[in-house]
Amino acid sequence: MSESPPPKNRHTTARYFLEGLQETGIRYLFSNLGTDHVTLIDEMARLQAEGQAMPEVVLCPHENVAIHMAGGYAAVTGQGQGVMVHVDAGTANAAMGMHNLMRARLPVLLMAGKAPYALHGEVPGARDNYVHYVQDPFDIASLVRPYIKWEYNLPSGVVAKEAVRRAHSVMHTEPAGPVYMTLPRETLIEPWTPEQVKSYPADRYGAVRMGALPAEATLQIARELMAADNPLVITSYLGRKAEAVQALEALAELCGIRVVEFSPSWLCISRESPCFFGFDPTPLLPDTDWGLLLDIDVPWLPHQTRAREDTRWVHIDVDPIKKDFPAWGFASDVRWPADCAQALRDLHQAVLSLADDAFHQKVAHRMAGWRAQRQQRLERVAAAAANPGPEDALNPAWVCAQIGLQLRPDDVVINEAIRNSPAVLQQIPRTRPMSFLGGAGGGLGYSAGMALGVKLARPHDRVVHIEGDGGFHFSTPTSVYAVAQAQGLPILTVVLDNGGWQAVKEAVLRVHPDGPASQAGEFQARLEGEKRQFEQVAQAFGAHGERVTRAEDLPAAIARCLHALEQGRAALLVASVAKI
Ligand SMILES: Cc1ncc(C[n+]2csc(CCOP(=O)(O)OP(=O)(O)O)c2C)c(N)n1
Ligand SMILES: [Mg+2]
Repeated sequence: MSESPPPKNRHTTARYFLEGLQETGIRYLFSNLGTDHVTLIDEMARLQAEGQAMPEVVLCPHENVAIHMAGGYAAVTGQGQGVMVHVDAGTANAAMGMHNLMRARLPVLLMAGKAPYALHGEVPGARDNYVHYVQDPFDIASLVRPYIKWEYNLPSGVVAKEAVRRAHSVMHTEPAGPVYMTLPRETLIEPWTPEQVKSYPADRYGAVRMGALPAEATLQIARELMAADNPLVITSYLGRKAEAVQALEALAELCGIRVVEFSPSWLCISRESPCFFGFDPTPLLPDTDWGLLLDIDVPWLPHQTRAREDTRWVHIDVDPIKKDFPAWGFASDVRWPADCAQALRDLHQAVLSLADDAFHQKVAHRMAGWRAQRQQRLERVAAAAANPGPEDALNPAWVCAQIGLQLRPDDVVINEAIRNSPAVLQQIPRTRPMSFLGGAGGGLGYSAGMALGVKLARPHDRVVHIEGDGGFHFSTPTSVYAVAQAQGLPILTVVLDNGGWQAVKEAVLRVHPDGPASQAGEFQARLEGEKRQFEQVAQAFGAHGERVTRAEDLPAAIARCLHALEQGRAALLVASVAKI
Protein backbone atom coordinates (compact mmCIF):
# COMPACT_ATOMS: atom_id res chain seq x y z
CA MET A 1 0.00 0.00 0.00
CA SER A 2 1.58 3.32 -0.99
CA GLU A 3 1.26 6.09 1.59
CA SER A 4 0.03 9.54 0.55
CA PRO A 5 1.83 12.57 2.04
CA PRO A 6 0.36 13.83 5.32
CA PRO A 7 -2.45 16.39 5.01
CA LYS A 8 -1.44 20.05 4.95
CA ASN A 9 -0.18 21.48 8.21
CA ARG A 10 0.31 18.01 9.55
CA HIS A 11 3.62 16.23 9.79
CA THR A 12 4.62 12.71 10.61
CA THR A 13 5.88 11.64 14.01
CA ALA A 14 9.19 10.92 12.29
CA ARG A 15 9.63 14.59 11.48
CA TYR A 16 8.85 15.73 15.01
CA PHE A 17 11.17 13.05 16.30
CA LEU A 18 14.04 14.34 14.12
CA GLU A 19 13.25 17.89 15.24
CA GLY A 20 13.33 16.70 18.83
CA LEU A 21 16.78 15.17 18.33
CA GLN A 22 17.99 18.42 16.79
CA GLU A 23 16.53 20.46 19.68
CA THR A 24 18.42 18.43 22.28
CA GLY A 25 21.72 19.13 20.50
CA ILE A 26 22.29 15.64 19.15
CA ARG A 27 24.55 16.30 16.15
CA TYR A 28 25.08 12.82 14.76
CA LEU A 29 23.04 9.73 14.08
CA PHE A 30 25.45 6.84 13.60
CA SER A 31 23.13 4.68 11.60
CA ASN A 32 22.56 1.27 10.11
CA LEU A 33 19.10 1.27 8.61
CA GLY A 34 16.32 -1.05 7.49
CA THR A 35 12.63 -1.38 6.69
CA ASP A 36 11.72 0.09 10.08
CA HIS A 37 13.18 3.50 9.19
CA VAL A 38 11.27 4.29 6.00
CA THR A 39 9.43 7.35 7.29
CA LEU A 40 12.51 8.68 9.04
CA ILE A 41 14.46 8.36 5.77
CA ASP A 42 11.65 10.11 3.90
CA GLU A 43 11.51 12.95 6.43
CA MET A 44 15.29 13.36 6.39
CA ALA A 45 15.06 14.00 2.66
CA ARG A 46 12.17 16.44 3.19
CA LEU A 47 14.04 18.36 5.92
CA GLN A 48 17.10 18.53 3.71
CA ALA A 49 15.07 19.75 0.74
CA GLU A 50 13.55 22.44 2.96
CA GLY A 51 16.96 23.43 4.26
CA GLN A 52 16.01 22.60 7.84
CA ALA A 53 18.67 21.62 10.35
CA MET A 54 18.76 18.03 11.51
CA PRO A 55 21.38 15.68 12.94
CA GLU A 56 23.90 14.45 10.40
CA VAL A 57 23.52 10.82 9.40
CA VAL A 58 26.77 8.82 9.48
CA LEU A 59 26.11 5.50 7.79
CA CYS A 60 28.04 2.64 9.34
CA PRO A 61 28.08 -0.72 7.53
CA HIS A 62 28.28 -2.49 10.90
CA GLU A 63 26.62 -1.47 14.18
CA ASN A 64 29.83 -2.23 16.10
CA VAL A 65 31.39 0.80 14.46
CA ALA A 66 28.28 2.95 14.93
CA ILE A 67 27.99 2.36 18.67
CA HIS A 68 31.70 2.79 19.34
CA MET A 69 31.85 5.95 17.20
CA ALA A 70 29.19 7.37 19.49
CA GLY A 71 31.33 6.19 22.41
CA GLY A 72 34.50 7.86 21.15
CA TYR A 73 32.66 11.09 20.41
CA ALA A 74 31.10 11.14 23.87
CA ALA A 75 34.39 10.23 25.56
CA VAL A 76 36.10 13.43 24.41
CA THR A 77 33.10 15.80 24.32
CA GLY A 78 30.78 14.53 27.07
CA GLN A 79 27.99 14.78 24.49
CA GLY A 80 25.88 11.71 23.88
CA GLN A 81 24.83 11.12 20.28
CA GLY A 82 22.24 8.97 18.55
CA VAL A 83 22.75 5.48 17.18
CA MET A 84 19.99 4.27 14.88
CA VAL A 85 19.78 0.53 14.27
CA HIS A 86 17.46 -1.98 12.68
CA VAL A 87 14.95 -3.76 14.98
CA ASP A 88 16.21 -6.64 17.13
CA ALA A 89 18.92 -7.61 14.65
CA GLY A 90 20.69 -4.25 14.81
CA THR A 91 20.13 -4.00 18.55
CA ALA A 92 21.84 -7.36 18.99
CA ASN A 93 24.82 -6.23 16.92
CA ALA A 94 25.07 -3.03 18.97
CA ALA A 95 24.72 -4.83 22.32
CA MET A 96 28.42 -5.52 22.87
CA GLY A 97 29.18 -1.85 22.31
CA MET A 98 26.37 -0.94 24.70
CA HIS A 99 28.19 -3.04 27.28
CA ASN A 100 31.38 -1.06 26.67
CA LEU A 101 29.65 2.32 26.79
CA MET A 102 27.76 1.40 29.95
CA ARG A 103 30.98 0.41 31.69
CA ALA A 104 32.59 3.68 30.57
CA ARG A 105 29.53 5.62 31.75
CA LEU A 106 29.22 7.18 28.31
CA PRO A 107 25.89 8.61 27.19
CA VAL A 108 24.30 7.33 24.01
CA LEU A 109 20.74 7.12 22.70
CA LEU A 110 20.34 3.80 20.92
CA MET A 111 17.21 3.75 18.76
CA ALA A 112 15.73 0.78 16.97
CA GLY A 113 12.66 0.72 14.78
CA LYS A 114 10.06 -1.91 15.53
CA ALA A 115 8.58 -4.32 13.05
CA PRO A 116 5.02 -3.20 12.19
CA TYR A 117 2.22 -4.60 14.35
CA ALA A 118 -0.61 -4.07 11.84
CA LEU A 119 -0.88 -7.29 9.83
CA HIS A 120 -3.54 -6.46 7.25
CA GLY A 121 -2.72 -2.99 6.02
CA GLU A 122 -5.13 -1.42 8.52
CA VAL A 123 -2.98 1.69 8.99
CA PRO A 124 -0.12 3.32 7.09
CA GLY A 125 3.22 1.65 7.79
CA ALA A 126 1.66 -1.81 8.25
CA ARG A 127 3.52 -5.06 7.55
CA ASP A 128 4.56 -5.46 3.93
CA ASN A 129 7.51 -7.81 4.12
CA TYR A 130 8.37 -11.32 5.27
CA VAL A 131 10.99 -10.08 7.72
CA HIS A 132 8.38 -8.11 9.66
CA TYR A 133 7.07 -11.43 10.94
CA VAL A 134 10.43 -12.58 12.21
CA GLN A 135 11.82 -9.31 13.61
CA ASP A 136 9.24 -8.86 16.34
CA PRO A 137 10.59 -10.59 19.46
CA PHE A 138 8.66 -10.60 22.74
CA ASP A 139 11.06 -8.34 24.59
CA ILE A 140 13.32 -6.44 22.22
CA ALA A 141 14.84 -4.28 24.99
CA SER A 142 16.02 -7.41 26.81
CA LEU A 143 18.84 -7.55 24.26
CA VAL A 144 20.45 -4.50 25.88
CA ARG A 145 18.67 -4.23 29.24
CA PRO A 146 21.77 -4.98 31.37
CA TYR A 147 23.46 -1.98 29.76
CA ILE A 148 20.81 0.72 29.86
CA LYS A 149 19.47 3.08 32.47
CA TRP A 150 16.22 3.89 30.68
CA GLU A 151 14.09 2.36 27.95
CA TYR A 152 10.96 3.47 26.20
CA ASN A 153 8.76 2.48 23.30
CA LEU A 154 7.52 5.63 21.56
CA PRO A 155 3.76 5.34 22.03
CA SER A 156 2.62 8.31 19.91
CA GLY A 157 3.91 11.27 17.95
CA VAL A 158 2.41 13.70 20.45
CA VAL A 159 5.19 12.80 22.88
CA ALA A 160 7.97 12.51 20.29
CA LYS A 161 9.89 15.56 21.52
CA GLU A 162 9.14 14.90 25.16
CA ALA A 163 10.48 11.35 24.90
CA VAL A 164 13.65 12.49 23.14
CA ARG A 165 14.23 15.15 25.79
CA ARG A 166 13.74 12.61 28.55
CA ALA A 167 16.16 10.15 26.90
CA HIS A 168 18.72 12.92 26.49
CA SER A 169 18.41 14.15 30.08
CA VAL A 170 18.57 10.68 31.58
CA MET A 171 21.61 9.59 29.55
CA HIS A 172 23.59 12.69 30.55
CA THR A 173 22.66 12.62 34.22
CA GLU A 174 25.52 11.12 36.26
CA PRO A 175 26.41 8.36 36.31
CA ALA A 176 25.89 8.89 32.59
CA GLY A 177 25.16 5.93 30.35
CA PRO A 178 23.23 4.40 27.48
CA VAL A 179 19.47 4.64 26.99
CA TYR A 180 17.31 2.75 24.50
CA MET A 181 14.23 3.72 22.56
CA THR A 182 12.11 1.72 20.13
CA LEU A 183 10.11 3.36 17.38
CA PRO A 184 7.09 1.52 15.93
CA ARG A 185 6.75 2.00 12.18
CA GLU A 186 3.07 2.88 12.38
CA THR A 187 3.80 5.47 15.07
CA LEU A 188 6.52 7.10 12.96
CA ILE A 189 4.12 7.66 10.06
CA GLU A 190 1.16 9.06 12.08
CA PRO A 191 0.41 12.73 11.22
CA TRP A 192 0.07 15.50 13.81
CA THR A 193 -0.25 19.26 13.75
CA PRO A 194 2.67 21.24 15.20
CA GLU A 195 0.47 22.45 18.09
CA GLN A 196 -0.04 18.86 19.16
CA VAL A 197 3.66 18.11 19.56
CA LYS A 198 5.26 20.28 22.22
CA SER A 199 8.97 20.94 22.81
CA TYR A 200 10.61 20.41 26.18
CA PRO A 201 13.57 22.76 26.62
CA ALA A 202 16.74 21.78 28.47
CA ASP A 203 16.50 24.60 30.98
CA ARG A 204 13.39 23.03 32.50
CA TYR A 205 13.74 19.34 31.54
CA GLY A 206 17.50 18.90 31.24
CA ALA A 207 20.05 16.63 32.89
CA VAL A 208 20.67 16.72 36.63
CA ARG A 209 24.17 17.78 37.70
CA MET A 210 26.30 15.81 40.11
CA GLY A 211 26.94 17.89 43.21
CA ALA A 212 29.98 18.86 45.26
CA LEU A 213 31.05 17.39 48.61
CA PRO A 214 29.31 18.88 51.65
CA ALA A 215 31.52 21.61 53.19
CA GLU A 216 32.11 19.69 56.42
CA ALA A 217 33.14 16.57 54.49
CA THR A 218 35.60 18.63 52.46
CA LEU A 219 37.18 20.04 55.63
CA GLN A 220 37.40 16.65 57.30
CA ILE A 221 39.01 15.02 54.24
CA ALA A 222 41.42 17.95 53.90
CA ARG A 223 42.49 17.53 57.56
CA GLU A 224 43.05 13.79 57.11
CA LEU A 225 44.98 14.32 53.91
CA MET A 226 47.21 16.92 55.53
CA ALA A 227 47.92 14.67 58.50
CA ALA A 228 48.82 11.65 56.34
CA ASP A 229 52.42 10.46 56.10
CA ASN A 230 52.20 8.84 52.67
CA PRO A 231 48.96 9.66 50.89
CA LEU A 232 48.09 7.89 47.64
CA VAL A 233 45.47 8.51 44.95
CA ILE A 234 44.28 5.68 42.71
CA THR A 235 42.07 6.66 39.78
CA SER A 236 40.94 5.38 36.40
CA TYR A 237 38.34 7.68 34.85
CA LEU A 238 38.61 11.03 36.61
CA GLY A 239 39.92 12.41 33.31
CA ARG A 240 36.49 11.98 31.73
CA LYS A 241 36.21 15.63 32.74
CA ALA A 242 39.27 17.48 31.48
CA GLU A 243 39.21 20.04 34.29
CA ALA A 244 39.46 17.26 36.88
CA VAL A 245 42.95 16.46 35.57
CA GLN A 246 44.24 19.94 36.34
CA ALA A 247 42.49 19.85 39.71
CA LEU A 248 44.17 16.54 40.58
CA GLU A 249 47.62 17.68 39.43
CA ALA A 250 47.32 20.86 41.50
CA LEU A 251 46.10 19.10 44.67
CA ALA A 252 48.69 16.34 44.34
CA GLU A 253 51.52 18.88 44.11
CA LEU A 254 50.12 21.00 46.92
CA CYS A 255 49.84 18.03 49.27
CA GLY A 256 52.54 15.67 48.03
CA ILE A 257 50.21 12.86 46.97
CA ARG A 258 51.46 9.99 44.85
CA VAL A 259 49.02 9.28 42.01
CA VAL A 260 48.52 5.94 40.30
CA GLU A 261 46.27 5.27 37.33
CA PHE A 262 45.04 1.70 37.40
CA SER A 263 43.48 0.42 34.16
CA PRO A 264 42.87 4.00 33.04
CA SER A 265 40.04 4.68 30.64
CA TRP A 266 41.03 8.36 30.42
CA LEU A 267 44.32 10.10 31.16
CA CYS A 268 43.91 11.34 34.74
CA ILE A 269 47.27 12.98 35.37
CA SER A 270 50.18 14.07 33.22
CA ARG A 271 52.83 11.37 33.07
CA GLU A 272 55.31 14.21 33.61
CA SER A 273 53.77 15.33 36.89
CA PRO A 274 56.22 14.85 39.77
CA CYS A 275 53.34 13.09 41.56
CA PHE A 276 52.70 10.47 38.87
CA PHE A 277 53.72 7.01 40.09
CA GLY A 278 52.73 4.75 37.22
CA PHE A 279 50.02 2.22 36.66
CA ASP A 280 50.28 -0.23 39.54
CA PRO A 281 49.49 0.60 43.17
CA THR A 282 50.89 -2.73 44.44
CA PRO A 283 54.39 -1.54 45.42
CA LEU A 284 52.99 1.63 47.00
CA LEU A 285 50.32 0.12 49.23
CA PRO A 286 52.64 -1.10 52.05
CA ASP A 287 53.60 2.43 53.07
CA THR A 288 50.27 4.09 52.27
CA ASP A 289 48.62 5.17 55.52
CA TRP A 290 45.87 7.18 53.83
CA GLY A 291 44.40 6.67 50.38
CA LEU A 292 41.98 8.48 48.14
CA LEU A 293 40.05 6.47 45.57
CA LEU A 294 38.85 8.87 42.87
CA ASP A 295 36.55 7.80 40.04
CA ILE A 296 37.65 4.21 39.94
CA ASP A 297 35.88 0.88 39.56
CA VAL A 298 38.73 -1.50 40.37
CA PRO A 299 41.65 0.03 42.32
CA TRP A 300 43.72 -3.19 42.34
CA LEU A 301 43.25 -6.92 41.95
CA PRO A 302 42.80 -8.38 45.44
CA HIS A 303 43.83 -11.77 44.07
CA GLN A 304 47.40 -10.56 43.76
CA THR A 305 47.49 -7.29 45.70
CA ARG A 306 46.72 -6.72 49.38
CA ALA A 307 46.09 -3.33 50.96
CA ARG A 308 47.21 -2.75 54.54
CA GLU A 309 44.45 -3.40 57.08
CA ASP A 310 45.08 -0.05 58.77
CA THR A 311 45.14 2.16 55.69
CA ARG A 312 42.28 4.64 55.84
CA TRP A 313 40.47 5.01 52.51
CA VAL A 314 38.30 7.88 51.30
CA HIS A 315 36.34 7.22 48.14
CA ILE A 316 34.96 10.04 45.98
CA ASP A 317 33.32 8.89 42.78
CA VAL A 318 30.56 9.70 40.35
CA ASP A 319 29.31 6.21 41.23
CA PRO A 320 30.81 5.07 44.56
CA ILE A 321 28.25 2.33 45.22
CA LYS A 322 29.03 0.71 41.83
CA LYS A 323 25.38 0.23 41.12
CA ASP A 324 26.04 -1.94 38.06
CA PHE A 325 28.40 -4.39 39.78
CA PRO A 326 26.58 -7.33 41.41
CA ALA A 327 29.71 -8.06 43.44
CA TRP A 328 32.36 -5.43 44.22
CA GLY A 329 34.09 -5.74 47.57
CA PHE A 330 36.52 -2.84 48.16
CA ALA A 331 36.53 -1.43 51.68
CA SER A 332 36.56 2.30 52.35
CA ASP A 333 36.04 4.42 55.44
CA VAL A 334 34.39 7.45 53.85
CA ARG A 335 32.30 7.33 50.68
CA TRP A 336 30.84 10.23 48.73
CA PRO A 337 29.19 10.56 45.34
CA ALA A 338 30.53 13.78 43.83
CA ASP A 339 31.95 15.46 40.78
CA CYS A 340 35.69 14.90 41.24
CA ALA A 341 36.71 18.14 39.52
CA GLN A 342 34.62 20.16 41.93
CA ALA A 343 35.53 18.02 44.94
CA LEU A 344 39.26 18.37 44.24
CA ARG A 345 39.03 22.13 43.73
CA ASP A 346 37.16 22.44 47.03
CA LEU A 347 39.73 20.24 48.77
CA HIS A 348 42.47 22.44 47.35
CA GLN A 349 40.85 25.54 48.83
CA ALA A 350 40.33 23.83 52.17
CA VAL A 351 43.98 22.72 52.31
CA LEU A 352 45.15 26.23 51.46
CA SER A 353 43.00 27.64 54.24
CA LEU A 354 44.43 25.17 56.77
CA ALA A 355 48.06 24.98 55.63
CA ASP A 356 50.94 26.56 57.51
CA ASP A 357 54.68 26.64 56.79
CA ALA A 358 55.24 23.38 58.59
CA PHE A 359 52.80 21.64 56.24
CA HIS A 360 54.44 23.02 53.11
CA GLN A 361 57.86 21.96 54.43
CA LYS A 362 56.59 18.48 55.20
CA VAL A 363 55.28 18.19 51.64
CA ALA A 364 58.52 19.48 50.11
CA HIS A 365 60.50 17.02 52.17
CA ARG A 366 58.24 14.12 51.20
CA MET A 367 58.40 14.95 47.50
CA ALA A 368 62.19 15.28 47.63
CA GLY A 369 62.26 11.71 48.91
CA TRP A 370 60.49 10.46 45.78
CA ARG A 371 63.27 11.30 43.33
CA ALA A 372 65.20 8.08 43.49
CA GLN A 373 62.04 5.98 43.29
CA ARG A 374 60.76 7.90 40.27
CA GLN A 375 64.13 7.65 38.61
CA GLN A 376 64.16 3.89 39.10
CA ARG A 377 60.72 3.59 37.54
CA LEU A 378 61.77 5.63 34.52
CA GLU A 379 64.89 3.50 34.13
CA ARG A 380 62.81 0.31 34.24
CA VAL A 381 60.51 1.72 31.56
CA ALA A 382 63.46 2.71 29.37
CA ALA A 383 65.11 -0.68 29.83
CA ALA A 384 61.93 -2.47 28.74
CA ALA A 385 62.09 -0.64 25.42
CA ALA A 386 65.82 -0.83 24.87
CA ASN A 387 65.84 -3.97 22.76
CA PRO A 388 63.95 -3.70 19.43
CA GLY A 389 63.65 -7.46 19.11
CA PRO A 390 64.49 -9.76 16.19
CA GLU A 391 62.78 -9.99 12.82
CA ASP A 392 59.13 -11.00 13.06
CA ALA A 393 59.36 -10.91 16.84
CA LEU A 394 59.61 -7.20 17.58
CA ASN A 395 59.46 -6.04 21.17
CA PRO A 396 56.04 -4.36 21.73
CA ALA A 397 57.56 -1.93 24.25
CA TRP A 398 60.11 -0.77 21.69
CA VAL A 399 57.42 -0.49 19.01
CA CYS A 400 55.29 1.69 21.30
CA ALA A 401 58.29 3.84 22.25
CA GLN A 402 58.94 4.41 18.53
CA ILE A 403 55.33 5.46 18.01
CA GLY A 404 55.61 7.77 20.99
CA LEU A 405 58.60 9.50 19.42
CA GLN A 406 56.51 10.61 16.45
CA LEU A 407 53.35 11.72 18.30
CA ARG A 408 52.41 15.22 19.41
CA PRO A 409 50.96 16.11 22.82
CA ASP A 410 47.43 16.65 21.50
CA ASP A 411 47.27 13.46 19.48
CA VAL A 412 44.81 11.02 20.99
CA VAL A 413 45.99 7.49 21.76
CA ILE A 414 43.35 4.81 22.32
CA ASN A 415 44.55 1.67 24.00
CA GLU A 416 43.17 -1.75 23.14
CA ALA A 417 46.45 -3.61 23.30
CA ILE A 418 45.26 -6.16 25.89
CA ARG A 419 48.36 -8.01 27.09
CA ASN A 420 50.56 -5.37 25.50
CA SER A 421 48.74 -2.58 27.34
CA PRO A 422 51.69 -1.95 29.68
CA ALA A 423 53.78 -1.10 26.62
CA VAL A 424 51.19 1.40 25.39
CA LEU A 425 50.74 2.93 28.84
CA GLN A 426 54.39 3.21 29.76
CA GLN A 427 56.15 3.90 26.49
CA ILE A 428 53.98 6.56 24.86
CA PRO A 429 54.45 9.91 26.62
CA ARG A 430 51.10 11.54 27.40
CA THR A 431 50.58 14.77 29.28
CA ARG A 432 47.29 16.38 28.29
CA PRO A 433 43.72 15.62 29.33
CA MET A 434 41.85 13.58 26.69
CA SER A 435 45.10 12.61 24.95
CA PHE A 436 44.72 9.01 26.11
CA LEU A 437 41.67 6.76 26.26
CA GLY A 438 41.34 3.12 27.23
CA GLY A 439 38.53 0.63 27.30
CA ALA A 440 36.35 0.38 30.38
CA GLY A 441 34.28 -2.62 29.30
CA GLY A 442 35.37 -6.08 28.32
CA GLY A 443 34.08 -6.30 24.76
CA LEU A 444 36.89 -6.38 22.24
CA GLY A 445 36.75 -4.46 18.99
CA TYR A 446 36.04 -1.00 20.40
CA SER A 447 39.06 1.14 19.69
CA ALA A 448 38.69 1.55 15.92
CA GLY A 449 35.11 2.78 16.16
CA MET A 450 36.07 5.00 19.08
CA ALA A 451 38.96 6.40 17.07
CA LEU A 452 36.57 7.38 14.28
CA GLY A 453 34.27 9.08 16.80
CA VAL A 454 37.17 10.95 18.39
CA LYS A 455 38.41 12.04 14.97
CA LEU A 456 34.93 13.35 14.16
CA ALA A 457 34.97 15.39 17.38
CA ARG A 458 38.58 16.55 17.04
CA PRO A 459 39.30 16.86 13.32
CA HIS A 460 42.56 18.75 13.88
CA ASP A 461 44.19 16.16 16.11
CA ARG A 462 45.66 12.84 15.07
CA VAL A 463 43.98 9.78 16.49
CA VAL A 464 45.94 6.54 16.93
CA HIS A 465 44.44 3.36 18.25
CA ILE A 466 46.58 0.41 19.19
CA GLU A 467 45.10 -3.07 19.25
CA GLY A 468 46.06 -6.71 19.03
CA ASP A 469 45.48 -8.98 16.07
CA GLY A 470 42.52 -10.39 17.97
CA GLY A 471 41.12 -6.89 18.48
CA PHE A 472 41.52 -6.18 14.77
CA HIS A 473 39.24 -9.08 13.87
CA PHE A 474 36.67 -7.98 16.45
CA SER A 475 36.61 -4.39 15.21
CA THR A 476 34.62 -5.22 12.04
CA PRO A 477 37.49 -3.70 10.06
CA THR A 478 35.87 -3.48 6.64
CA SER A 479 33.26 -1.25 8.25
CA VAL A 480 35.98 0.78 10.01
CA TYR A 481 37.89 1.69 6.85
CA ALA A 482 34.71 2.12 4.82
CA VAL A 483 33.56 4.78 7.31
CA ALA A 484 37.03 6.33 7.49
CA GLN A 485 36.96 6.71 3.71
CA ALA A 486 33.37 7.80 3.24
CA GLN A 487 33.40 10.32 6.08
CA GLY A 488 36.95 11.59 5.59
CA LEU A 489 38.11 10.45 9.01
CA PRO A 490 41.76 9.44 8.70
CA ILE A 491 42.72 7.45 11.79
CA LEU A 492 45.87 5.45 12.40
CA THR A 493 45.48 1.82 13.44
CA VAL A 494 48.46 0.01 14.92
CA VAL A 495 48.08 -3.76 15.17
CA LEU A 496 50.49 -5.52 17.50
CA ASP A 497 50.33 -8.88 15.79
CA ASN A 498 51.42 -11.62 18.18
CA GLY A 499 49.67 -14.37 16.24
CA GLY A 500 46.64 -14.82 18.46
CA TRP A 501 45.13 -14.39 21.88
CA GLN A 502 47.89 -13.99 24.43
CA ALA A 503 45.27 -13.08 27.03
CA VAL A 504 43.58 -16.44 26.66
CA LYS A 505 46.87 -18.31 26.95
CA GLU A 506 47.85 -16.35 30.08
CA ALA A 507 44.43 -16.90 31.63
CA VAL A 508 44.86 -20.66 31.31
CA LEU A 509 48.36 -20.50 32.79
CA ARG A 510 47.17 -18.44 35.79
CA VAL A 511 44.57 -21.03 36.76
CA HIS A 512 46.19 -24.23 35.45
CA PRO A 513 49.93 -23.53 35.45
CA ASP A 514 50.87 -27.21 35.19
CA GLY A 515 47.76 -28.60 33.50
CA PRO A 516 47.66 -30.54 30.25
CA ALA A 517 47.22 -27.37 28.20
CA SER A 518 50.40 -25.97 29.66
CA GLN A 519 52.27 -29.24 29.20
CA ALA A 520 51.17 -29.55 25.60
CA GLY A 521 51.70 -25.86 24.90
CA GLU A 522 48.22 -25.85 23.35
CA PHE A 523 45.99 -23.02 24.51
CA GLN A 524 43.46 -22.78 21.67
CA ALA A 525 44.74 -19.27 21.20
CA ARG A 526 46.75 -19.22 17.98
CA LEU A 527 45.21 -17.46 15.00
CA GLU A 528 47.04 -19.06 12.17
CA GLY A 529 46.83 -18.95 8.43
CA GLU A 530 49.07 -19.06 5.44
CA LYS A 531 48.21 -15.47 4.73
CA ARG A 532 47.28 -12.94 7.42
CA GLN A 533 47.59 -9.58 5.75
CA PHE A 534 45.51 -7.24 7.81
CA GLU A 535 46.93 -4.30 5.91
CA GLN A 536 45.13 -5.47 2.78
CA VAL A 537 41.78 -5.07 4.54
CA ALA A 538 42.54 -1.39 5.03
CA GLN A 539 43.87 -1.04 1.50
CA ALA A 540 40.64 -2.48 0.14
CA PHE A 541 38.91 0.64 1.43
CA GLY A 542 41.40 3.23 0.30
CA ALA A 543 43.56 3.33 3.40
CA HIS A 544 47.33 3.14 3.51
CA GLY A 545 48.41 -0.22 4.92
CA GLU A 546 51.75 -1.79 5.62
CA ARG A 547 53.39 -4.47 7.70
CA VAL A 548 56.70 -4.15 9.51
CA THR A 549 58.76 -7.17 10.46
CA ARG A 550 62.23 -5.61 10.93
CA ALA A 551 63.08 -2.98 13.51
CA GLU A 552 65.04 -0.80 11.12
CA ASP A 553 61.95 -0.35 8.93
CA LEU A 554 59.63 0.84 11.68
CA PRO A 555 60.43 4.56 12.09
CA ALA A 556 59.96 5.26 8.38
CA ALA A 557 56.80 3.16 8.28
CA ILE A 558 55.30 5.18 11.14
CA ALA A 559 56.21 8.37 9.29
CA ARG A 560 54.56 7.09 6.09
CA CYS A 561 51.39 6.28 8.03
CA LEU A 562 51.30 9.72 9.61
CA HIS A 563 51.87 11.25 6.20
CA ALA A 564 48.87 9.31 4.88
CA LEU A 565 46.76 10.85 7.64
CA GLU A 566 47.88 14.30 6.55
CA GLN A 567 46.64 13.47 3.08
CA GLY A 568 43.28 12.46 4.45
CA ARG A 569 43.76 8.70 4.24
CA ALA A 570 43.44 6.32 7.13
CA ALA A 571 46.47 4.12 7.79
CA LEU A 572 47.06 0.68 9.20
CA LEU A 573 50.43 -0.36 10.53
CA VAL A 574 50.88 -4.01 11.44
CA ALA A 575 53.87 -4.62 13.67
CA SER A 576 54.92 -8.25 13.75
CA VAL A 577 55.76 -8.68 17.43
CA ALA A 578 56.93 -11.73 19.38
CA LYS A 579 54.44 -14.57 18.93
CA ILE A 580 52.42 -16.21 21.66
C1 LIG B 1 33.86 -9.66 22.15
C2 LIG B 1 34.86 -10.44 22.93
N1 LIG B 1 35.07 -11.74 22.67
C3 LIG B 1 35.99 -12.44 23.35
C4 LIG B 1 36.71 -11.86 24.35
C5 LIG B 1 37.70 -12.70 25.16
N2 LIG B 1 39.07 -12.22 24.98
C6 LIG B 1 39.66 -11.41 25.86
S1 LIG B 1 41.22 -11.00 25.44
C7 LIG B 1 41.14 -11.95 24.04
C8 LIG B 1 42.32 -12.06 23.13
C9 LIG B 1 42.65 -10.77 22.48
O1 LIG B 1 43.64 -10.97 21.52
P1 LIG B 1 44.49 -9.74 21.02
O2 LIG B 1 43.60 -8.59 20.78
O3 LIG B 1 45.33 -10.20 19.90
O4 LIG B 1 45.37 -9.36 22.28
P2 LIG B 1 46.48 -10.27 23.03
O5 LIG B 1 45.74 -11.08 24.04
O6 LIG B 1 47.17 -11.10 22.03
O7 LIG B 1 47.37 -9.27 23.70
C10 LIG B 1 39.91 -12.56 23.93
C11 LIG B 1 39.53 -13.45 22.82
C12 LIG B 1 36.44 -10.50 24.62
N3 LIG B 1 37.05 -9.84 25.59
N4 LIG B 1 35.53 -9.82 23.89
MG1 LIG C 1 47.16 -11.03 19.86
